[in-house]
Amino acid sequence: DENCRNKTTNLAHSNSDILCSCVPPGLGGSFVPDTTVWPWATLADRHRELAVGGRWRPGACTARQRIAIVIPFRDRDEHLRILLQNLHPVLQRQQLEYQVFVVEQAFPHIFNKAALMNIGFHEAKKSIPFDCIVFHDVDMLPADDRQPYTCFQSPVHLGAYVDKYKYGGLYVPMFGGVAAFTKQQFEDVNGFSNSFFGWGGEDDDMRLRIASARLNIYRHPVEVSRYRMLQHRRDHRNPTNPFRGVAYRYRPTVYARNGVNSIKYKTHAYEEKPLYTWLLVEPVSSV
Ligand code: UDH
Repeated sequence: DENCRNKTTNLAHSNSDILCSCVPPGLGGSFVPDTTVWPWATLADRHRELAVGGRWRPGACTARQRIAIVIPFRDRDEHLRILLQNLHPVLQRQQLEYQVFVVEQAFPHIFNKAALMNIGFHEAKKSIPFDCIVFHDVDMLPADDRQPYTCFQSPVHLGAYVDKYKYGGLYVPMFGGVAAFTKQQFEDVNGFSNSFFGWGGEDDDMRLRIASARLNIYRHPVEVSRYRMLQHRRDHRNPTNPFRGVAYRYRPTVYARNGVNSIKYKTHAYEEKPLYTWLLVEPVSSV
């Protein structure tokens, strides 16, 4: 709460000179995410409050932070529908100004989630002057309004507590699922490594990058920090990365040259859809 009060946003583009409350009036508590799979047309119809590209801002006050939500994605259409129908209402009840980006990796290469998140950072900067960027797995459903999708003095691990792991266990000290960085924090750690192909490792590497930049990781209390994880089968072209443990051998000299400052990619498609901004991309360098 104190963090919220200290934080003011640039009012130059505001639609009102009243700053939104630190405790938004429409905020609920915990809820059971809706996992119905609706057709896209139905979702678009239900979310007419959104501006094209999955953009929204509160009408009666100025949001305290502008947020870019980046979802690394491939071949999980049903999960995306389920996530968005739950996520948009949470962000709106929190009175945030935001835009949702879905960064999809083109086939046939092995999935590189970390590279997609670095690409999302560059692409989001072109569309919204964000204060905070949230990287969001498509299968993580928020289950409590009270965990803010905003940034703090340290990077925030929002996705630490997951129903699948009974809101505890091994997942907590990791850095996967959902995480928030200010622009500065993300640049200070030089984003994610571009060298993790397949499942695993990139989040451990990020923990080391954060420590190396002398930043802490902040987690909200488990009472409000809750996610429901959707079940899925092993994805096509995302095998467990046999080199994922290599993270522990990395050195700060590597962080400085392999990350958001070195990612190269091609953009095959860009489209502002009703619920999100879609990018189809291909990372073209592994360093
Ligand atoms: N993702 C996709 N498509 C893919 C793979 C991953 O969209 O083909 C994205 C998606 O946002 C997903 C995220 O990357 O939520 C993370 O991938 P994941 O869901 O496979 O990772 P998670 O940690 O995996 O959820 C848990 C089970 C993986 C098998 C365990 C291997 N030992």
